[in-house]
Amino acid sequence: MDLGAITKYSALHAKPSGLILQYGTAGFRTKAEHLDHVMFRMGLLAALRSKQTKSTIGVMVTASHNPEEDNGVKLVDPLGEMLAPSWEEHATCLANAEEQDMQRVLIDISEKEAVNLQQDAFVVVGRDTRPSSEKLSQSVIDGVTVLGGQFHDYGLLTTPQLHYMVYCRNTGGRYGKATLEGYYQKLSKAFVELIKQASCSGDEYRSLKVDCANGIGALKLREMEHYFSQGLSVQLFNDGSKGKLNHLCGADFVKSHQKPPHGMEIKSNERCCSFDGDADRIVYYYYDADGHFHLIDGDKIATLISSFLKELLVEIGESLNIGVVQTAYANGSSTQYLEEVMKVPVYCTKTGVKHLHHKAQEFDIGVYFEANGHGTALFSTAVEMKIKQSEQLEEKKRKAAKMLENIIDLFNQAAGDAISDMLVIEAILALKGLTVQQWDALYTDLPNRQLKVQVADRRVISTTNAERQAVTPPGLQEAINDLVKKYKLSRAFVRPSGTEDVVRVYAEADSQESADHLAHEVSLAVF
Ligand code: NG1
Ligand code: ZN
Repeated sequence: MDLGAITKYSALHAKPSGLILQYGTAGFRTKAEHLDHVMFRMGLLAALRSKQTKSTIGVMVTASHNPEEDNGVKLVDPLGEMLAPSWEEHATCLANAEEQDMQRVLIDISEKEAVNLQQDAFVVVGRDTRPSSEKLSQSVIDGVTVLGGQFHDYGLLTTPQLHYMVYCRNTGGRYGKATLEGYYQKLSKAFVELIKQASCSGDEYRSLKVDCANGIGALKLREMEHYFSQGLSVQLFNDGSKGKLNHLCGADFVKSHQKPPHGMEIKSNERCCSFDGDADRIVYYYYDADGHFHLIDGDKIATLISSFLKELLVEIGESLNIGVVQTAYANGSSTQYLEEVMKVPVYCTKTGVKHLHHKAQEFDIGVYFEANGHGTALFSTAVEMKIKQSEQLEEKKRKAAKMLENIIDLFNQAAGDAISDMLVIEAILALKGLTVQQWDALYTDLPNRQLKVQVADRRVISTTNAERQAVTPPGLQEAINDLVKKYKLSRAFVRPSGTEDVVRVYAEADSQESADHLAHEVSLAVF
Protein backbone atom coordinates (compact mmCIF):
# COMPACT_ATOMS: atom_id res chain seq x y z
CA MET A 1 0.00 0.00 0.00
CA ASP A 2 1.40 3.37 -0.98
CA LEU A 3 0.26 5.25 2.11
CA GLY A 4 1.60 8.57 0.83
CA ALA A 5 -0.52 8.33 -2.32
CA ILE A 6 -3.60 7.28 -0.36
CA THR A 7 -3.29 10.29 1.94
CA LYS A 8 -2.76 12.62 -0.99
CA TYR A 9 -5.76 11.34 -2.95
CA SER A 10 -7.97 11.04 0.09
CA ALA A 11 -7.45 14.76 0.75
CA LEU A 12 -8.88 15.41 -2.70
CA HIS A 13 -12.00 13.47 -1.67
CA ALA A 14 -12.16 14.77 1.89
CA LYS A 15 -14.90 13.70 4.25
CA PRO A 16 -17.06 16.47 5.72
CA SER A 17 -16.31 16.04 9.42
CA GLY A 18 -19.08 14.65 11.59
CA LEU A 19 -21.05 13.07 8.71
CA ILE A 20 -22.17 9.55 9.65
CA LEU A 21 -23.66 7.16 7.11
CA GLN A 22 -24.62 3.50 7.22
CA TYR A 23 -24.17 0.79 4.60
CA GLY A 24 -27.83 -0.27 4.54
CA THR A 25 -29.91 -2.79 2.55
CA ALA A 26 -29.02 -0.98 -0.65
CA GLY A 27 -25.53 0.33 0.19
CA PHE A 28 -25.02 4.01 0.99
CA ARG A 29 -27.71 6.45 -0.03
CA THR A 30 -28.02 10.16 0.65
CA LYS A 31 -27.82 13.57 -1.02
CA ALA A 32 -25.29 13.35 -3.85
CA GLU A 33 -23.25 16.28 -2.53
CA HIS A 34 -22.32 14.28 0.60
CA LEU A 35 -20.99 11.27 -1.22
CA ASP A 36 -17.68 12.09 -2.86
CA HIS A 37 -15.53 10.71 0.00
CA VAL A 38 -17.76 7.66 0.27
CA MET A 39 -17.23 6.88 -3.41
CA PHE A 40 -13.45 7.21 -3.15
CA ARG A 41 -13.39 4.98 -0.09
CA MET A 42 -15.69 2.41 -1.69
CA GLY A 43 -13.21 2.28 -4.55
CA LEU A 44 -10.51 1.47 -1.98
CA LEU A 45 -12.72 -1.13 -0.32
CA ALA A 46 -13.70 -2.76 -3.62
CA ALA A 47 -10.01 -3.12 -4.48
CA LEU A 48 -9.35 -4.77 -1.09
CA ARG A 49 -12.33 -7.10 -1.50
CA SER A 50 -11.10 -8.00 -4.99
CA LYS A 51 -7.61 -8.79 -3.65
CA GLN A 52 -9.12 -10.93 -0.90
CA THR A 53 -11.49 -12.91 -3.11
CA LYS A 54 -9.10 -12.97 -6.10
CA SER A 55 -12.17 -12.05 -8.16
CA THR A 56 -13.70 -9.14 -9.99
CA ILE A 57 -15.81 -6.91 -7.73
CA GLY A 58 -18.51 -4.53 -8.96
CA VAL A 59 -19.35 -1.01 -7.83
CA MET A 60 -22.67 0.51 -8.87
CA VAL A 61 -23.34 4.22 -8.51
CA THR A 62 -27.10 4.69 -8.16
CA ALA A 63 -29.83 5.63 -5.71
CA SER A 64 -32.48 3.56 -7.51
CA HIS A 65 -35.95 5.04 -6.90
CA ASN A 66 -34.78 7.93 -4.68
CA PRO A 67 -35.16 11.52 -5.94
CA GLU A 68 -32.75 12.73 -8.61
CA GLU A 69 -30.73 14.83 -6.12
CA ASP A 70 -29.77 11.72 -4.15
CA ASN A 71 -27.17 9.21 -5.08
CA GLY A 72 -25.72 6.05 -3.65
CA VAL A 73 -23.23 3.25 -4.04
CA LYS A 74 -23.20 -0.47 -3.52
CA LEU A 75 -20.59 -3.15 -3.96
CA VAL A 76 -21.28 -6.36 -5.86
CA ASP A 77 -19.63 -9.58 -4.69
CA PRO A 78 -18.05 -12.20 -7.01
CA LEU A 79 -21.17 -14.15 -7.97
CA GLY A 80 -23.13 -11.00 -8.62
CA GLU A 81 -24.60 -11.03 -5.11
CA MET A 82 -24.78 -8.28 -2.53
CA LEU A 83 -21.69 -7.65 -0.42
CA ALA A 84 -21.01 -10.10 2.44
CA PRO A 85 -22.31 -8.81 5.82
CA SER A 86 -18.87 -8.51 7.50
CA TRP A 87 -17.74 -6.29 4.61
CA GLU A 88 -20.86 -4.15 4.98
CA GLU A 89 -19.57 -3.35 8.45
CA HIS A 90 -16.14 -2.54 7.07
CA ALA A 91 -17.81 -0.28 4.51
CA THR A 92 -19.61 1.63 7.27
CA CYS A 93 -16.40 2.01 9.35
CA LEU A 94 -14.37 3.16 6.37
CA ALA A 95 -16.99 5.66 5.17
CA ASN A 96 -17.33 7.18 8.63
CA ALA A 97 -13.65 7.39 9.58
CA GLU A 98 -12.50 11.00 9.97
CA GLU A 99 -9.79 12.00 7.50
CA GLN A 100 -6.89 11.43 9.91
CA ASP A 101 -8.15 7.93 10.88
CA MET A 102 -8.99 6.68 7.40
CA GLN A 103 -5.62 5.00 6.74
CA ARG A 104 -5.65 3.18 10.05
CA VAL A 105 -9.17 1.84 9.38
CA LEU A 106 -8.10 0.71 5.93
CA ILE A 107 -5.10 -1.16 7.36
CA ASP A 108 -7.27 -2.66 10.12
CA ILE A 109 -9.69 -4.04 7.54
CA SER A 110 -6.93 -5.58 5.43
CA GLU A 111 -5.41 -7.17 8.53
CA LYS A 112 -8.71 -8.47 9.88
CA GLU A 113 -9.60 -9.96 6.51
CA ALA A 114 -6.05 -11.22 5.87
CA VAL A 115 -5.91 -9.44 2.52
CA ASN A 116 -2.74 -10.08 0.54
CA LEU A 117 -1.93 -6.59 -0.62
CA GLN A 118 0.39 -7.88 -3.33
CA GLN A 119 -2.53 -9.62 -5.02
CA ASP A 120 -3.98 -7.97 -8.17
CA ALA A 121 -7.34 -6.27 -7.96
CA PHE A 122 -9.97 -5.79 -10.66
CA VAL A 123 -13.08 -3.69 -10.22
CA VAL A 124 -15.89 -2.98 -12.68
CA VAL A 125 -17.92 0.19 -12.34
CA GLY A 126 -21.37 1.15 -13.59
CA ARG A 127 -23.58 4.18 -13.07
CA ASP A 128 -27.14 5.38 -13.56
CA THR A 129 -28.28 8.54 -15.38
CA ARG A 130 -28.27 10.96 -12.43
CA PRO A 131 -26.41 14.19 -13.18
CA SER A 132 -24.09 13.48 -10.22
CA SER A 133 -23.25 9.89 -11.19
CA GLU A 134 -20.45 10.45 -13.66
CA LYS A 135 -18.26 12.47 -11.32
CA LEU A 136 -18.99 10.15 -8.39
CA SER A 137 -18.04 7.07 -10.41
CA GLN A 138 -14.75 8.81 -11.24
CA SER A 139 -14.12 9.10 -7.50
CA VAL A 140 -14.67 5.33 -7.17
CA ILE A 141 -12.09 4.77 -9.90
CA ASP A 142 -9.62 7.07 -8.08
CA GLY A 143 -9.97 4.82 -5.03
CA VAL A 144 -9.41 1.64 -7.02
CA THR A 145 -6.33 2.93 -8.82
CA VAL A 146 -4.65 4.39 -5.78
CA LEU A 147 -4.56 0.87 -4.34
CA GLY A 148 -2.95 -0.36 -7.55
CA GLY A 149 -6.16 -1.96 -8.83
CA GLN A 150 -7.22 -2.28 -12.45
CA PHE A 151 -10.71 -1.31 -13.51
CA HIS A 152 -13.21 -1.37 -16.32
CA ASP A 153 -15.69 1.47 -16.46
CA TYR A 154 -18.91 0.30 -18.13
CA GLY A 155 -20.33 3.79 -17.90
CA LEU A 156 -24.13 3.87 -18.03
CA LEU A 157 -25.68 0.55 -16.98
CA THR A 158 -28.75 -0.70 -15.20
CA THR A 159 -27.95 -2.10 -11.75
CA PRO A 160 -28.77 -5.69 -12.79
CA GLN A 161 -26.56 -5.36 -15.87
CA LEU A 162 -23.62 -4.54 -13.60
CA HIS A 163 -24.45 -7.59 -11.43
CA TYR A 164 -24.58 -9.65 -14.62
CA MET A 165 -21.15 -8.44 -15.80
CA VAL A 166 -19.58 -9.33 -12.45
CA TYR A 167 -21.14 -12.80 -12.53
CA CYS A 168 -19.99 -13.44 -16.10
CA ARG A 169 -16.44 -12.33 -15.40
CA ASN A 170 -16.10 -14.58 -12.36
CA THR A 171 -17.51 -17.70 -13.98
CA GLY A 172 -15.05 -17.82 -16.86
CA GLY A 173 -17.67 -16.81 -19.44
CA ARG A 174 -19.84 -19.90 -18.75
CA TYR A 175 -22.78 -17.73 -17.76
CA GLY A 176 -22.37 -15.33 -20.67
CA LYS A 177 -20.16 -12.65 -22.20
CA ALA A 178 -19.45 -9.72 -19.91
CA THR A 179 -20.48 -7.10 -22.45
CA LEU A 180 -23.73 -5.26 -23.15
CA GLU A 181 -23.83 -6.94 -26.53
CA GLY A 182 -23.46 -10.32 -24.79
CA TYR A 183 -26.29 -9.48 -22.39
CA TYR A 184 -28.61 -8.27 -25.16
CA GLN A 185 -27.92 -11.28 -27.34
CA LYS A 186 -28.27 -13.91 -24.65
CA LEU A 187 -31.60 -12.60 -23.39
CA SER A 188 -33.05 -11.77 -26.79
CA LYS A 189 -32.13 -15.11 -28.33
CA ALA A 190 -33.84 -16.96 -25.49
CA PHE A 191 -36.89 -14.69 -25.72
CA VAL A 192 -37.34 -15.03 -29.48
CA GLU A 193 -36.95 -18.84 -29.21
CA LEU A 194 -39.67 -18.94 -26.57
CA ILE A 195 -42.03 -16.71 -28.52
CA LYS A 196 -41.64 -18.99 -31.55
CA GLN A 197 -43.11 -21.79 -29.44
CA ALA A 198 -46.21 -19.76 -28.55
CA SER A 199 -49.22 -21.06 -30.43
CA CYS A 200 -51.26 -17.91 -30.01
CA SER A 201 -49.71 -15.15 -31.93
CA GLY A 202 -51.63 -11.98 -32.54
CA ASP A 203 -50.93 -8.38 -31.85
CA GLU A 204 -52.40 -8.52 -28.38
CA TYR A 205 -49.28 -10.28 -27.09
CA ARG A 206 -46.87 -8.32 -29.14
CA SER A 207 -46.91 -4.82 -27.79
CA LEU A 208 -46.27 -3.37 -24.38
CA LYS A 209 -46.14 0.11 -22.90
CA VAL A 210 -43.16 0.71 -20.63
CA ASP A 211 -42.74 3.57 -18.15
CA CYS A 212 -38.97 3.92 -17.72
CA ALA A 213 -39.05 6.29 -14.69
CA ASN A 214 -36.99 8.77 -16.74
CA GLY A 215 -34.02 6.58 -15.95
CA ILE A 216 -31.39 4.24 -17.32
CA GLY A 217 -34.01 1.62 -18.28
CA ALA A 218 -35.06 3.78 -21.24
CA LEU A 219 -31.54 4.01 -22.64
CA LYS A 220 -30.85 0.33 -22.30
CA LEU A 221 -34.23 -0.78 -23.63
CA ARG A 222 -33.68 1.47 -26.68
CA GLU A 223 -30.32 -0.17 -27.28
CA MET A 224 -31.82 -3.61 -26.88
CA GLU A 225 -35.24 -3.42 -28.53
CA HIS A 226 -34.17 -4.28 -32.06
CA TYR A 227 -32.66 -7.54 -30.79
CA PHE A 228 -36.07 -8.84 -29.66
CA SER A 229 -38.43 -6.85 -31.89
CA GLN A 230 -39.46 -10.03 -33.72
CA GLY A 231 -41.21 -11.10 -30.53
CA LEU A 232 -42.30 -7.87 -28.88
CA SER A 233 -42.60 -4.20 -29.65
CA VAL A 234 -42.16 -1.86 -26.71
CA GLN A 235 -43.45 1.67 -26.54
CA LEU A 236 -41.37 3.73 -24.09
CA PHE A 237 -42.72 6.49 -21.86
CA ASN A 238 -40.89 8.67 -19.35
CA ASP A 239 -37.72 8.00 -21.29
CA GLY A 240 -35.79 10.88 -19.71
CA SER A 241 -36.23 13.25 -22.63
CA LYS A 242 -38.56 15.56 -20.66
CA GLY A 243 -39.26 14.58 -17.08
CA LYS A 244 -37.18 14.21 -13.96
CA LEU A 245 -35.92 10.84 -12.73
CA ASN A 246 -38.51 8.95 -10.63
CA HIS A 247 -40.72 12.04 -10.43
CA LEU A 248 -44.40 10.97 -10.49
CA CYS A 249 -43.44 7.84 -12.37
CA GLY A 250 -41.58 4.56 -12.08
CA ALA A 251 -42.29 1.28 -10.30
CA ASP A 252 -41.93 2.67 -6.79
CA PHE A 253 -44.40 5.49 -7.46
CA VAL A 254 -46.94 3.14 -9.06
CA LYS A 255 -46.66 0.54 -6.31
CA SER A 256 -46.77 2.89 -3.35
CA HIS A 257 -49.51 5.19 -4.71
CA GLN A 258 -51.38 2.36 -6.45
CA LYS A 259 -51.78 4.79 -9.34
CA PRO A 260 -50.55 4.90 -12.95
CA PRO A 261 -47.48 7.01 -13.71
CA HIS A 262 -47.82 10.48 -15.15
CA GLY A 263 -46.85 10.90 -18.77
CA MET A 264 -48.41 7.69 -20.08
CA GLU A 265 -51.65 7.39 -21.97
CA ILE A 266 -53.41 4.15 -21.12
CA LYS A 267 -56.43 2.72 -22.91
CA SER A 268 -58.58 0.14 -21.19
CA ASN A 269 -57.14 -3.37 -21.08
CA GLU A 270 -53.75 -2.26 -22.38
CA ARG A 271 -50.84 -4.07 -20.76
CA CYS A 272 -48.38 -1.63 -19.18
CA CYS A 273 -45.37 -1.86 -16.91
CA SER A 274 -43.07 0.44 -14.95
CA PHE A 275 -39.36 0.12 -14.18
CA ASP A 276 -37.73 1.90 -11.28
CA GLY A 277 -34.85 4.39 -11.64
CA ASP A 278 -32.08 1.79 -12.01
CA ALA A 279 -34.25 -0.86 -13.71
CA ASP A 280 -34.07 -3.60 -11.09
CA ARG A 281 -37.78 -3.52 -10.23
CA ILE A 282 -40.86 -3.96 -12.37
CA VAL A 283 -44.63 -3.84 -11.81
CA TYR A 284 -47.45 -4.32 -14.33
CA TYR A 285 -50.88 -2.68 -14.46
CA TYR A 286 -53.91 -1.96 -16.62
CA TYR A 287 -57.26 -0.18 -16.60
CA ASP A 288 -60.32 -2.38 -16.91
CA ALA A 289 -63.33 -1.51 -19.09
CA ASP A 290 -64.96 0.25 -16.11
CA GLY A 291 -61.97 2.51 -15.66
CA HIS A 292 -60.61 0.78 -12.55
CA PHE A 293 -56.86 0.66 -12.15
CA HIS A 294 -55.36 -2.77 -11.46
CA LEU A 295 -51.84 -3.16 -10.13
CA ILE A 296 -49.98 -6.43 -10.71
CA ASP A 297 -47.11 -6.42 -8.26
CA GLY A 298 -44.13 -8.62 -7.46
CA ASP A 299 -46.31 -11.20 -5.70
CA LYS A 300 -48.40 -11.80 -8.79
CA ILE A 301 -45.27 -11.85 -10.94
CA ALA A 302 -43.81 -14.55 -8.67
CA THR A 303 -47.07 -16.48 -8.92
CA LEU A 304 -47.11 -16.38 -12.73
CA ILE A 305 -43.47 -17.41 -12.97
CA SER A 306 -43.53 -20.17 -10.36
CA SER A 307 -46.78 -21.67 -11.70
CA PHE A 308 -45.29 -21.77 -15.18
CA LEU A 309 -42.03 -23.33 -14.01
CA LYS A 310 -43.87 -25.89 -11.92
CA GLU A 311 -46.00 -26.92 -14.87
CA LEU A 312 -42.87 -27.33 -16.99
CA LEU A 313 -41.31 -29.58 -14.34
CA VAL A 314 -44.46 -31.70 -14.25
CA GLU A 315 -44.41 -31.99 -18.04
CA ILE A 316 -40.77 -33.00 -18.11
CA GLY A 317 -41.64 -35.50 -15.37
CA GLU A 318 -38.93 -34.36 -13.03
CA SER A 319 -39.14 -34.38 -9.28
CA LEU A 320 -36.94 -31.32 -8.89
CA ASN A 321 -38.06 -29.09 -6.06
CA ILE A 322 -39.34 -25.56 -6.47
CA GLY A 323 -39.85 -22.94 -3.78
CA VAL A 324 -41.06 -19.34 -3.66
CA VAL A 325 -39.46 -16.83 -1.33
CA GLN A 326 -41.34 -13.74 -0.18
CA THR A 327 -41.12 -11.13 2.59
CA ALA A 328 -43.69 -10.09 5.18
CA TYR A 329 -44.98 -7.52 2.65
CA ALA A 330 -46.29 -10.26 0.33
CA ASN A 331 -50.04 -10.06 0.05
CA GLY A 332 -51.72 -12.79 2.12
CA SER A 333 -53.77 -13.86 -0.91
CA SER A 334 -50.61 -14.59 -2.90
CA THR A 335 -49.18 -16.80 -0.18
CA GLN A 336 -52.48 -18.63 0.16
CA TYR A 337 -52.82 -19.13 -3.61
CA LEU A 338 -49.28 -20.45 -3.96
CA GLU A 339 -49.58 -22.84 -1.03
CA GLU A 340 -53.14 -24.03 -1.42
CA VAL A 341 -53.85 -23.86 -5.15
CA MET A 342 -50.43 -24.18 -6.76
CA LYS A 343 -49.11 -26.43 -3.96
CA VAL A 344 -45.78 -24.63 -4.08
CA PRO A 345 -43.95 -24.22 -0.77
CA VAL A 346 -43.54 -20.58 0.28
CA TYR A 347 -40.87 -19.16 2.59
CA CYS A 348 -40.66 -15.76 4.22
CA THR A 349 -37.40 -13.90 4.85
CA LYS A 350 -36.41 -10.50 6.12
CA THR A 351 -36.76 -7.53 3.74
CA GLY A 352 -33.85 -6.96 1.37
CA VAL A 353 -33.03 -9.01 -1.69
CA LYS A 354 -29.89 -10.53 -0.24
CA HIS A 355 -32.03 -12.47 2.24
CA LEU A 356 -34.44 -13.66 -0.44
CA HIS A 357 -31.64 -14.53 -2.85
CA HIS A 358 -29.85 -16.58 -0.23
CA LYS A 359 -32.97 -18.57 0.65
CA ALA A 360 -33.86 -19.15 -3.01
CA GLN A 361 -30.46 -20.80 -3.55
CA GLU A 362 -31.66 -23.73 -1.40
CA PHE A 363 -33.99 -25.04 -4.12
CA ASP A 364 -33.52 -26.61 -7.53
CA ILE A 365 -35.70 -23.76 -8.71
CA GLY A 366 -36.02 -20.82 -6.32
CA VAL A 367 -38.30 -17.95 -7.31
CA TYR A 368 -38.05 -14.83 -5.19
CA PHE A 369 -39.82 -11.49 -5.41
CA GLU A 370 -40.45 -8.59 -3.10
CA ALA A 371 -43.97 -7.19 -3.42
CA ASN A 372 -42.41 -4.03 -4.88
CA GLY A 373 -41.34 -5.97 -7.98
CA HIS A 374 -37.71 -6.81 -7.25
CA GLY A 375 -36.90 -10.44 -7.91
CA THR A 376 -35.75 -13.24 -10.17
CA ALA A 377 -35.47 -17.03 -10.31
CA LEU A 378 -32.42 -19.17 -9.54
CA PHE A 379 -31.69 -22.61 -11.01
CA SER A 380 -29.42 -25.26 -9.51
CA THR A 381 -26.89 -27.29 -11.45
CA ALA A 382 -29.21 -30.29 -11.00
CA VAL A 383 -31.73 -28.53 -13.27
CA GLU A 384 -29.08 -27.87 -15.90
CA MET A 385 -28.01 -31.54 -15.76
CA LYS A 386 -31.57 -32.73 -16.30
CA ILE A 387 -31.92 -30.48 -19.32
CA LYS A 388 -28.72 -31.86 -20.79
CA GLN A 389 -30.10 -35.39 -20.39
CA SER A 390 -33.42 -34.49 -22.02
CA GLU A 391 -32.15 -35.39 -25.50
CA GLN A 392 -33.27 -38.96 -24.84
CA LEU A 393 -36.76 -37.99 -23.74
CA GLU A 394 -39.91 -38.30 -25.82
CA GLU A 395 -40.88 -35.33 -28.03
CA LYS A 396 -43.32 -33.61 -25.65
CA LYS A 397 -40.94 -33.76 -22.73
CA ARG A 398 -38.05 -32.64 -24.88
CA LYS A 399 -40.05 -29.60 -25.94
CA ALA A 400 -40.77 -28.68 -22.33
CA ALA A 401 -37.10 -29.13 -21.46
CA LYS A 402 -36.11 -26.84 -24.32
CA MET A 403 -38.57 -24.27 -23.06
CA LEU A 404 -37.07 -24.51 -19.59
CA GLU A 405 -33.58 -24.09 -21.04
CA ASN A 406 -34.60 -20.89 -22.80
CA ILE A 407 -36.40 -19.49 -19.81
CA ILE A 408 -33.32 -20.11 -17.66
CA ASP A 409 -31.26 -18.13 -20.18
CA LEU A 410 -33.82 -15.34 -20.08
CA PHE A 411 -33.54 -14.80 -16.32
CA ASN A 412 -30.75 -12.72 -14.86
CA GLN A 413 -29.70 -15.04 -12.05
CA ALA A 414 -27.30 -12.49 -10.62
CA ALA A 415 -30.03 -10.05 -9.57
CA GLY A 416 -33.64 -8.99 -10.02
CA ASP A 417 -33.77 -7.29 -13.42
CA ALA A 418 -36.68 -5.29 -14.85
CA ILE A 419 -35.70 -5.90 -18.50
CA SER A 420 -35.15 -9.62 -18.03
CA ASP A 421 -38.27 -10.04 -15.88
CA MET A 422 -40.32 -8.13 -18.43
CA LEU A 423 -39.24 -10.50 -21.19
CA VAL A 424 -39.88 -13.55 -18.99
CA ILE A 425 -43.40 -12.30 -18.22
CA GLU A 426 -44.13 -11.45 -21.84
CA ALA A 427 -42.93 -14.89 -22.94
CA ILE A 428 -45.04 -16.70 -20.34
CA LEU A 429 -48.17 -14.69 -21.18
CA ALA A 430 -47.70 -15.47 -24.87
CA LEU A 431 -46.94 -19.17 -24.27
CA LYS A 432 -49.93 -19.62 -22.00
CA GLY A 433 -52.19 -17.40 -24.06
CA LEU A 434 -53.04 -15.32 -21.00
CA THR A 435 -54.35 -11.78 -21.16
CA VAL A 436 -53.31 -9.33 -18.48
CA GLN A 437 -56.82 -9.60 -16.96
CA GLN A 438 -56.61 -13.39 -16.78
CA TRP A 439 -53.24 -13.14 -15.10
CA ASP A 440 -54.62 -10.58 -12.64
CA ALA A 441 -57.59 -12.83 -11.90
CA LEU A 442 -55.42 -15.67 -10.54
CA TYR A 443 -56.30 -14.34 -7.10
CA THR A 444 -57.60 -11.11 -5.58
CA ASP A 445 -55.23 -9.11 -3.42
CA LEU A 446 -56.35 -8.48 0.13
CA PRO A 447 -56.81 -4.75 0.68
CA ASN A 448 -53.69 -3.39 2.37
CA ARG A 449 -52.04 -0.22 3.53
CA GLN A 450 -48.44 0.77 4.12
CA LEU A 451 -47.58 3.80 6.26
CA LYS A 452 -44.37 5.49 7.31
CA VAL A 453 -44.03 6.73 10.87
CA GLN A 454 -41.37 9.20 11.97
CA VAL A 455 -40.03 8.36 15.45
CA ALA A 456 -37.16 9.74 17.53
CA ASP A 457 -35.11 6.56 17.22
CA ARG A 458 -36.35 3.79 14.97
CA ARG A 459 -33.81 1.34 16.42
CA VAL A 460 -35.94 0.93 19.54
CA ILE A 461 -38.04 -1.41 17.41
CA SER A 462 -36.53 -4.84 16.92
CA THR A 463 -38.26 -7.76 15.26
CA THR A 464 -38.19 -11.54 14.90
CA ASN A 465 -39.85 -14.22 12.75
CA ALA A 466 -38.81 -12.62 9.44
CA GLU A 467 -39.82 -9.18 10.78
CA ARG A 468 -43.43 -10.22 11.37
CA GLN A 469 -43.28 -9.80 15.15
CA ALA A 470 -41.93 -6.98 17.28
CA VAL A 471 -39.66 -8.01 20.16
CA THR A 472 -39.04 -4.50 21.50
CA PRO A 473 -40.25 -2.11 22.79
CA PRO A 474 -42.06 -4.23 25.38
CA GLY A 475 -45.82 -4.37 24.94
CA LEU A 476 -45.83 -3.29 21.28
CA GLN A 477 -46.51 -6.75 19.84
CA GLU A 478 -49.32 -7.35 22.37
CA ALA A 479 -50.88 -4.05 21.35
CA ILE A 480 -50.67 -5.01 17.66
CA ASN A 481 -52.21 -8.42 18.43
CA ASP A 482 -55.17 -6.76 20.14
CA LEU A 483 -55.74 -4.39 17.22
CA VAL A 484 -55.50 -7.16 14.61
CA LYS A 485 -58.19 -9.15 16.46
CA LYS A 486 -60.71 -6.39 15.76
CA TYR A 487 -60.67 -6.99 11.97
CA LYS A 488 -61.38 -9.88 9.64
CA LEU A 489 -58.67 -11.58 7.54
CA SER A 490 -56.27 -9.16 9.16
CA ARG A 491 -52.56 -9.03 9.70
CA ALA A 492 -50.21 -6.20 10.66
CA PHE A 493 -46.57 -5.65 11.49
CA VAL A 494 -44.03 -2.88 12.02
CA ARG A 495 -40.31 -2.73 11.26
CA PRO A 496 -37.62 -0.07 11.09
CA SER A 497 -36.74 0.76 7.48
CA GLY A 498 -33.24 -0.10 6.33
CA THR A 499 -33.12 2.70 3.76
CA GLU A 500 -35.00 5.62 5.33
CA ASP A 501 -35.20 7.10 8.80
CA VAL A 502 -38.75 5.82 9.38
CA VAL A 503 -40.68 2.93 10.86
CA ARG A 504 -42.84 1.12 8.31
CA VAL A 505 -46.32 -0.08 9.21
CA TYR A 506 -48.13 -2.69 7.12
CA ALA A 507 -51.72 -3.82 7.54
CA GLU A 508 -54.01 -6.08 5.59
CA ALA A 509 -57.72 -6.79 6.11
CA ASP A 510 -60.94 -7.80 4.38
CA SER A 511 -61.76 -4.25 3.21
CA GLN A 512 -59.72 -1.18 2.29
CA GLU A 513 -61.40 0.74 5.07
CA SER A 514 -60.39 -1.85 7.65
CA ALA A 515 -56.83 -2.06 6.32
CA ASP A 516 -56.56 1.75 6.52
CA HIS A 517 -57.97 1.82 10.06
CA LEU A 518 -55.76 -0.98 11.25
CA ALA A 519 -52.63 0.63 9.77
CA HIS A 520 -53.52 3.92 11.40
CA GLU A 521 -54.16 2.32 14.81
CA VAL A 522 -50.92 0.36 14.64
CA SER A 523 -48.98 3.50 13.76
CA LEU A 524 -50.38 5.17 16.89
CA ALA A 525 -49.20 2.18 18.95
CA VAL A 526 -45.65 2.71 17.64
CA PHE A 527 -45.25 6.03 19.46
P1 NG1 B 1 -36.73 -0.70 3.61
O1 NG1 B 1 -36.53 0.77 3.56
O2 NG1 B 1 -35.78 -1.44 4.53
O3 NG1 B 1 -38.17 -1.06 3.86
C1 NG1 B 1 -36.88 -0.81 0.94
C2 NG1 B 1 -37.89 -1.79 0.40
C3 NG1 B 1 -37.22 -3.13 0.23
C4 NG1 B 1 -35.97 -3.04 -0.63
C5 NG1 B 1 -35.07 -1.92 -0.13
C6 NG1 B 1 -33.88 -1.66 -1.01
C7 NG1 B 1 -40.27 -2.02 0.96
C8 NG1 B 1 -41.28 -2.17 2.02
N1 NG1 B 1 -39.00 -1.95 1.35
O4 NG1 B 1 -36.39 -1.29 2.17
O5 NG1 B 1 -38.14 -4.04 -0.30
O6 NG1 B 1 -36.31 -2.89 -1.99
O7 NG1 B 1 -35.80 -0.70 0.02
O8 NG1 B 1 -34.16 -0.86 -2.11
O9 NG1 B 1 -40.62 -1.97 -0.23
ZN1 ZN C 1 -33.87 -0.14 -7.97
